[in-house]
Amino acid sequence: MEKQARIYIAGHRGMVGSAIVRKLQAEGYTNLIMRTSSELDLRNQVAVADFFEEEKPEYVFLAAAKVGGILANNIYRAEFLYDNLIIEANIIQSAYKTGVKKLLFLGSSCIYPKMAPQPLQEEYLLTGLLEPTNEPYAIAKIAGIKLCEAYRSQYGCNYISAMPTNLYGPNDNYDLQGSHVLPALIRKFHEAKINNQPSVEVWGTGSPRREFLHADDLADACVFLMEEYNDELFVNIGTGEDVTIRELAEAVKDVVGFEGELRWDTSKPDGTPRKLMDVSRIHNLGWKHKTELRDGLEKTYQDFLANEVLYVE
Ligand code: GFB
Repeated sequence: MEKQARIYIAGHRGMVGSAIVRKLQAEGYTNLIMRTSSELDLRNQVAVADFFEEEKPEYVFLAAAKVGGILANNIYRAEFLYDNLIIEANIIQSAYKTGVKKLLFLGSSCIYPKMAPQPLQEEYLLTGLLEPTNEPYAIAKIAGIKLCEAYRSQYGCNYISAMPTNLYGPNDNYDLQGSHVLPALIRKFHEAKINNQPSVEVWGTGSPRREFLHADDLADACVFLMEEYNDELFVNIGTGEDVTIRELAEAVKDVVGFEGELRWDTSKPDGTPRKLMDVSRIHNLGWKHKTELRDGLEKTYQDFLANEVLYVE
C-alpha cells in the first residue's frame, strides 16, 4: 500500500477498527477514509454503493460487524445473522463495482466446528457442527469468507480473509450483558473492589479454554497481511496459547487487586469447550504477536481506568 493510498476502514470506532486506524497512522498512511454508523448505515445497500462511488477507496479493511459475547450472540440471533450478512455483502459488492485493489475481511474463531481437533487449522472449516450459542454469527462470518473466495474466483478480486481469536484492548465493549469475558471480568472485579463486595460472579464452570490476542497485535497482523498476503485461503491470527476461564478470572482478579471470592454461575452457558487457533501459517508468513496475556491485562486495566466514564456509560 502506498502511503497516500485511499484506505477505507469500515468500523473505525470499534475495538478492531480503531486499532487498525492507530496502526495505519503510526505507519504514516495519510489518506484514511472513515464514516460513523450515523453517517453511513452499512446495512443500506444504496448508501454503501453511493459512498464507494464517491470515495473510490483503493484498500478496504472490513472491520465493521455486529459483535458481542456468548449471551448477546445467543439472544439476538436474527440481528447477528442479518446485520453481519448485509454489511459484508454490501461492502464486498460495492468494492468490486468500484475496483477496490484489495480488501481484508475479518471473521472470527467461532467459524470452526464446536468439536474440531485442537489447535484449529484453517482446513477444518465446515467439517462439523457449529457451537449453537454463536451459530448465527459464525454462519454470517463463513458467508463473508465465501464471498471473498467467490469474488476472487469469478472476478479476480484480491480479497483476503483473516480469522482472529478472542480479542481485547482499547474501545472494547464493557456492557456486562453484551460483552466478552475479558472486559466483563475487568469491570466486575474493579467494581467489586471499589464497592468492597465479598465476591464476584463468573459465568459457567470456568473449565472452557480461550485464547486472547490484544487488539493492537491484531491490527499489526491486519496491516501485515494487507501488505504481504494475496492468497485465497484465510489466515488464523492468534497467540497459539490458551487459558481456562478460571485461570483468566484469577489473573484479572490479581491485576485488578480484588481480594474477595469467585462465585460460579453455572446457569450461564460455557459455550464451546476450546477454540485454540493453529497460527503456524501466519508464523510462517513472518508474523507473531508481541503482547503476552499478563502484560495485556495490565495495559487494558490501565486503559479501563483512564476511560471508565466512557466505557461504562
Ligand atoms: O467471551 P465470551 O462471551 O464468548 O465467553 P465466547 C467466553 C467464556 O467466558 C464462556 C465465560 O464460557 C463464558 O461462560 N464467562 C465467564 C463470561 N464470565 C463471563 C462474563 O461475565 N461475561 C461473558 N461474556 N462470558 C464468542 C462468540 O464466544 O467469541 C462470538 O459468542 C465471537 O461470536 C467471540 O466469536 C470471539 O468466546 O464463548
